[in-house]
Amino acid sequence: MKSINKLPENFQDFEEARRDGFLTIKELKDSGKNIVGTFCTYTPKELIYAAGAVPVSLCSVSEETIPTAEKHLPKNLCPLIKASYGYALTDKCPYMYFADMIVGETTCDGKKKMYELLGELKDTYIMQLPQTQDKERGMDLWKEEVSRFKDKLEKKFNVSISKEKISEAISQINDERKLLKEFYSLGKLTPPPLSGYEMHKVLNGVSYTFDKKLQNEKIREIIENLKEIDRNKSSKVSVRAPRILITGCPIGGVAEKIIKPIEDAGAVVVSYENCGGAKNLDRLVDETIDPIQALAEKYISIPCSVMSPNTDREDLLKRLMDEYQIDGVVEVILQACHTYSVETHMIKRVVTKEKDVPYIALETDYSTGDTGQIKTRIEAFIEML
Ligand code: BJ8
Repeated sequence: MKSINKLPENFQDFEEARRDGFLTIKELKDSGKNIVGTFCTYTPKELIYAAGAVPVSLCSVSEETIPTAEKHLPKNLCPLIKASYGYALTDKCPYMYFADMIVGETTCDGKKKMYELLGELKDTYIMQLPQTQDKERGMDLWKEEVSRFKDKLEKKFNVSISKEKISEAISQINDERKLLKEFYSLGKLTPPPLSGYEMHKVLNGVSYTFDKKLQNEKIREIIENLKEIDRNKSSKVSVRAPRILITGCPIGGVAEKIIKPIEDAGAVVVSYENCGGAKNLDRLVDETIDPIQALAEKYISIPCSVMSPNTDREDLLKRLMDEYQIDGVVEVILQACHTYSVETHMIKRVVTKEKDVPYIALETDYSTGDTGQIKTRIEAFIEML
């Protein structure tokens, strides 16, 4: 594959989107917009839009703030949690700085306990997320929580959120999801017209792109360009490149350490099952039913390892493996993430026994200390595919 370090021209808007968004968020704040910081895929961001506010993903992917966080938090905690809290302590995340409030959910133990400390620094609202997707046992609580979050936003921003406003936001975000799905589904092609590194940059960058109309236009343009590459058979990816699916924890903080060595070794990442990819975007919100019910159904169905059981993750994984003709699965575990770590046993069984596909689990953190070791393990894995 040609160098993945230089992105095609129309991808560059998304490459440094997090950094480029710093100025935009200040402008939005100065213009009177309310800002709501989010951490997790479970946040029903449609309600934030319906309140006339702007949702923004808070910084959590750098090791820079971890030493400060470790003054309050244990060292053997997930780097994503430590980095998030470290940003709040050091005031180094402009998104957090400008946020009027933060919303978190009771997902894993580390996150929900960190939110209690975060609440001492910022107005932090916690949604009580049930840990079961069982309709009878979890849905009533979650629907109530979605409704309570709406009430909180109304009170906080002194606005009224009508059903019509929620439906409008649902439709708008569904349109964005459909387009992003169309984009990442190009990974099904052989060879795919883009590298996994490029796909990641775009999927990651949209979290920090605030003009969604412009974002949709740019994604459409990228899709058309990629389709042309496919028609012209001019993809830089080799038709023989082993096709990799990445699953597990969010990879924003370790993308360079994982994706690059995979693609430098001659393989190509064609599918992301984790948050930022299919886990978040695969399912739309039902536009034909009551909007609160529809939001509750969509978000509780996210197959994260904090759910018990989490069999929907296995179903999604198997479907993606078929649709994207996967040759190898790479599971990424952030250090001290117990829920994903325990699930590796089930995931490995599904991948290797049920689907007869090679699998590797890589446990890592945000430091560069294990970069060489991860690279060596990835190279050995790709070599055997
Ligand atoms: S929906 S994956 S964004 S919880 S990696 S902090 S689980 S110890 S980030 Fe996540 Fe929402 Fe689930 Fe997605 Fe805890 Fe694990 Fe750390 Fe995690």
